[in-house]
Amino acid sequence: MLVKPRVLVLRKLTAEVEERLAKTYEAVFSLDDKPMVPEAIAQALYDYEALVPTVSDRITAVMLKGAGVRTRMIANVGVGCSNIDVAAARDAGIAVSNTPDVLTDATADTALLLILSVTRRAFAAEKMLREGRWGGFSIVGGLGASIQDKVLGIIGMGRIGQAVARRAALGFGMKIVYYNRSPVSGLGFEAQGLDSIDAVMAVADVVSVHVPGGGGTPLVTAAHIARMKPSAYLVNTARGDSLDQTALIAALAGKRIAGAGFDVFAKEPEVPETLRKMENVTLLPHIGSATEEVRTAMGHMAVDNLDAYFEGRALPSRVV
Ligand code: 8YV
Repeated sequence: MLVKPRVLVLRKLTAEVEERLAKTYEAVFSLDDKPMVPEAIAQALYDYEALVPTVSDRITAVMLKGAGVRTRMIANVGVGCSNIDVAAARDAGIAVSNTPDVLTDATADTALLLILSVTRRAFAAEKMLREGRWGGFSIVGGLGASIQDKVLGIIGMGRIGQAVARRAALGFGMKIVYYNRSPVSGLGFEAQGLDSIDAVMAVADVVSVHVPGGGGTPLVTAAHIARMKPSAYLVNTARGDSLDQTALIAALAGKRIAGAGFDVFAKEPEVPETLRKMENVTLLPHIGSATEEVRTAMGHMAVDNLDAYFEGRALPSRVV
């Protein structure tokens, strides 16, 4: 490339990835790792050939439709693109790429972390200990629920849903049921596909959500949540708006389900106070893919896409 394209990196990336970006591009990096205000993102679309956003950076249709937008390529650091109006990007002729596969295992690990944490009541137990309230070992104290032989219901059997199911089936002896829009084959472990989300909700001891958000209406609705057994748990590592968060909190408050694990929230970083006060929930600050290795791999994948775009090659992971 004779002239280095101007690239704005909206949040801090790992050092290795920032160094690579700085070599090829006239790259401007986030100094404070804080989300940019919408006005600044809108302005950046006029000033930079490419943007490298994350889930925290909303790029809307109004921003993308502006006359004189200079950005031709958006390399999202994340597999989910609910932060970007991809239809508007398509209309505006702007390429969008994402970072699939490299984060599948880490995110599936986080789902298992939540499943184990909520079923074994880890937060309540640790809280008691840290507050100096542990009176000593008890046979009947701190009892959770075993997951061995229990039914795990996967909503959305894509890459991450399958990785969670594989771990649960082969590593933890769970029985798997799932709902997926299209048929799934070649799983390599036993799993029963059911024909509706309702059917999965009604039989699952643990529900794990792996459907996208960003569509306006959550795919897992209040009516679906109402089908869950009172002894059941739900964990969400997809998007906060993949499910009806208000309905889920109401179900927890009304003791209509046993507990829940959240890695994502409807309006991050807002976490409703009612939820923060509950002991039968585990709350993580969107760390599904947060390992040094994976965040570096995600960054490299975003740069691979940028390189391909500016060298006129096919993008390794094109969304639009
Ligand atoms: C990312 C995620 O770390 O990739 C995704 O869709 O949810 C996370 O694992 C986050 O989106 C960063 O943008």
